[in-house]
Amino acid sequence: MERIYIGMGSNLADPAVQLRSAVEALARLPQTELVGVSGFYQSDSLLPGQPRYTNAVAALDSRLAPLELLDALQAIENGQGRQRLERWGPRTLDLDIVLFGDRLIDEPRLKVPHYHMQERAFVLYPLAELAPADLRLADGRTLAELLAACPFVGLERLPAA
Ligand code: A4P
Ligand code: MG
Repeated sequence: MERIYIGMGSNLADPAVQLRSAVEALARLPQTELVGVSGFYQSDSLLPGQPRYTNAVAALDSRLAPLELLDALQAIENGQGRQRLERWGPRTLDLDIVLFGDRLIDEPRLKVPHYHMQERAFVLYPLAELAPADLRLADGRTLAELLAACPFVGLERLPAA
């Protein structure tokens, strides 16, 4: 079993509903246990001209191999109507593997830790609700250090539904 953190994002078709369906789908994954879900956070899109995003992080314990998990996540995205019309386009659901145990993965289809997670408040603050502050990335930095370098700016934590 490895502890895995999944970043979830949506900016189309009622994002909070999309994230709640995604959580239900994660809980049904084989060889996997859903350990926790952060609160939901809203923020502006990194790209101008797109609707605001709702983001959250889920923690899983799983025996799936990394690429098996990626396939399963993409099936969930597709099942929720994800259309890949343009890279970085608006989406009903984006599921990213943020961390997979303490693994460093560098394969064509999968880079872990997820690139740019270090600078993204909408990843780090929900992650911090689930992961210990002394969680260490492969590059040696702790989650606490990443948070200290990434101000809580432009994020709005939504009240629990
Ligand atoms: N891939 C590589 N590594 C991973 C990983 N760790 N987890 C590959 C998941 N997938 C990974 O992803 C493209 C390919 O990345 C996949 O086929 C997989 O093999 P995608 O989800 O199809 O495309 P994308 O979402 O357009 O690209 P990407 O890189 O996931 O986009 P980002 O960086 O997630 O940016 N603003 C706010 N506020 N909140 C957001 O969530 N998200 C984006 C999208 C822009 N602005 C945002 C947000
Ligand atoms: Mg993605």
